[in-house]
Amino acid sequence: MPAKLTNSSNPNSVVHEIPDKAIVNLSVEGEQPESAAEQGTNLKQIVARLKAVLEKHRGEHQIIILQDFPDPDALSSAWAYQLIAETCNIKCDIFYAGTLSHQENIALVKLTGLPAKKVTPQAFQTKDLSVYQGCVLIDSQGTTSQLFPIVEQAKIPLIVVIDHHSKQRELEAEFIDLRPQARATATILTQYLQEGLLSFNSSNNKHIKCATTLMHGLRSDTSNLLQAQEEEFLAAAYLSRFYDSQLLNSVLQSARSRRVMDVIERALRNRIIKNNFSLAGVGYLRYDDRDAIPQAADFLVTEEDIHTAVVYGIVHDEDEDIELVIGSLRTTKLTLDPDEFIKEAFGKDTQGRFFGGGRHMAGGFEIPIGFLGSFNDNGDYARLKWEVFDRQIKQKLLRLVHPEDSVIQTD
Ligand SMILES: [Mn+2]
Repeated sequence: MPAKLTNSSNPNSVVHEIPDKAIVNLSVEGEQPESAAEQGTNLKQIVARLKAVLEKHRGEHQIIILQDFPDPDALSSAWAYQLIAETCNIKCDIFYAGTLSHQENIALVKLTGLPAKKVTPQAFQTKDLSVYQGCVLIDSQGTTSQLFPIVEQAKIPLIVVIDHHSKQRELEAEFIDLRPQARATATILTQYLQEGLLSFNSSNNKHIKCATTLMHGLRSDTSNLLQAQEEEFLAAAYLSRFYDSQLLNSVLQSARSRRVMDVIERALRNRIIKNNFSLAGVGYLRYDDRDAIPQAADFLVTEEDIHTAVVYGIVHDEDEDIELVIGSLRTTKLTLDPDEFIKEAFGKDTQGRFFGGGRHMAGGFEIPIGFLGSFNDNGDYARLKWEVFDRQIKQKLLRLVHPEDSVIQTD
């Protein structure tokens, strides 16, 4: 039965006709985890609602927008959604801005033929988006994509959001499955498969490859299943019937580039340690090496007595000629919420958007450096600029890490 829902926190929000309880928001903070039985019935309802939404849009053309630097969880989940949507004759194109910079992601896409397309925001601006009747966000809420604002501007309705990050913004879509307690979006998509939205078939090559990418997505968002919960193991067990272990092995064999190693080395050399936090600025990075930052954070957090690592640097985007401070947080401290930590450390931009956020045990941030960015090859200027940002970021982080130290001496 259709019900009118309004978004009470946003008085300007449009009233949508959406199916009763189409919004499946399981992210209520402080809520006790449900029992397995409750989860089972809940899942059946979620899947039934998604099925109804897909049926409603039968035969349409949708655009799936991923975060700018899609990881295996995002890539595999988008592919699974595309295959599920195909059963309702919905054609999906998967797009991302930015690059695949992690060696494993490049290998993943190449070896499986994963159908995600890279597009620059400029090229995307000139693209005819009117062919799409709907937009889908997977493993993000649009806050980490340069493409999503363009889709919003083109007034393409947001149909589906499936994500496991904490809530980043008010969203209106016909179907929202937001589960911060899930360790990976791949878990959620695999559950949809298990509930019958699409039956994988081990003689279908595409299914085998998609199952392999989902397995990789699950593993990479859970530190090789170390942080996995029952749901992830159940999802992995299901995928194990279809996935190609050799193919996954070839993806995991891909070696780090020398430039990534150099960034890790800089992170090691520059790190400062305070209260079991390890903080490291790595200076300037090429856009294509951006993924070295989370890899360096992954590495720093393995040091003895360190529970949290933050690594950041200035990344120059040559296509757009803009510079951004980009950072990653990794933590093994169960009581530290990366989403909260990053939002509190860096706050919001002038449009009220947070500079970053996170999920279980990991987070990230992006701060455009605006007027100070680009067009300067002068070494002194570049050094000075780095020092200012480095100091400002440390200051913001130390305020939380070591509150007594928050006053930085400037002389
Ligand atoms: Mn994810």
